[in-house]
Amino acid sequence: MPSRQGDTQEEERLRLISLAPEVARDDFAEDVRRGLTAGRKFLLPKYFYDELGSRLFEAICLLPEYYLTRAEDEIFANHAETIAAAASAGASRVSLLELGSGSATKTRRIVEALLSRQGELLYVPVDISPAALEQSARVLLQSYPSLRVTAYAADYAAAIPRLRQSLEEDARALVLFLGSNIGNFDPGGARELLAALRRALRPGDRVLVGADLKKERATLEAAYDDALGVTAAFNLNILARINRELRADFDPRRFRHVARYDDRHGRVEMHLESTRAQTVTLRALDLAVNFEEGERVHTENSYKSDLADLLRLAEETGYASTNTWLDEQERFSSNLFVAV
Ligand code: AVJ
Repeated sequence: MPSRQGDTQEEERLRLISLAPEVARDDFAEDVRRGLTAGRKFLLPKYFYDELGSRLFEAICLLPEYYLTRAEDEIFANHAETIAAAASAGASRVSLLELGSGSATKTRRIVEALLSRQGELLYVPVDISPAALEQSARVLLQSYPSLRVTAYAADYAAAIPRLRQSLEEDARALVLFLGSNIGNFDPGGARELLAALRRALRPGDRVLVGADLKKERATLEAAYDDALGVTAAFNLNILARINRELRADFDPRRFRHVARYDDRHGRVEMHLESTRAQTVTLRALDLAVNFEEGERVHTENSYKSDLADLLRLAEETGYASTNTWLDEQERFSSNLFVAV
């Protein structure tokens, strides 16, 4: 088979590192118990990304209302070479890391810009979804024969302290944190995350932070409540995951998707609202949960920034913000932070 040789070479350029699946399973069970027994019920957004959830998110990125992905891709289409040059300035070589890589579609533009500068590249993606991670790693290895990949299937908190061991002595690190993934963290959480990342990095290493910008309510709410109901399905899918993994009996038809912009906190909130009084049983947790009619389960915050917030965030966590790029319509920002 002519492709055999190529397959072997791709295998040799790939390392997959998984957090122990048992630990991940226990965390999910405990986080769901904590969220559904709280006074104001909640579920954590990192649990959206099972296999179907990751694919629904991919579909969201294609929706006309969800401008974030296209705006960031436009920035990279126009500025990837400049970004790669700013990231590389003063270093002989760069390795590329990414938090929440998903399908890594936008990443390709940065990979190509770096490869054309230095000929070979180490890419270290971190993603909560092992399926999305492995799939995207294999696609990249097939496209780029001089790429090596060390992939971590883990959440950020587990992966960041281990990133140090994947940094190469003689290469600067450029960490991608794209797509407004940082928006899932409240301001304190975002500071902690960037500070933890800073501790894993060395002076001169860089972080490229993609952040969605504050704008008109109608635009923001449409992005999280699209006409086709794809975001509703993405939100409701977390109930199907709980049914499957924790032997529960949620009827997703008895919940409705709600997305609202809270301009006081500068965030879009997503909720699942119970359309009637009901009791749900989670057999794996030996737990019964009552819902009132109209009661909401909070599932996600997506914080929106302005450029002053981002400058402050960099300064408070051990970086200098050296460059910002915007899309033509100024909806989205890419911010280069340099570790001081
Ligand atoms: C992947 C966290 C950036 O908040 O915009 C998309 C997830 N939620 N539609 C976002 C999401 C609903 C997305 N992030």
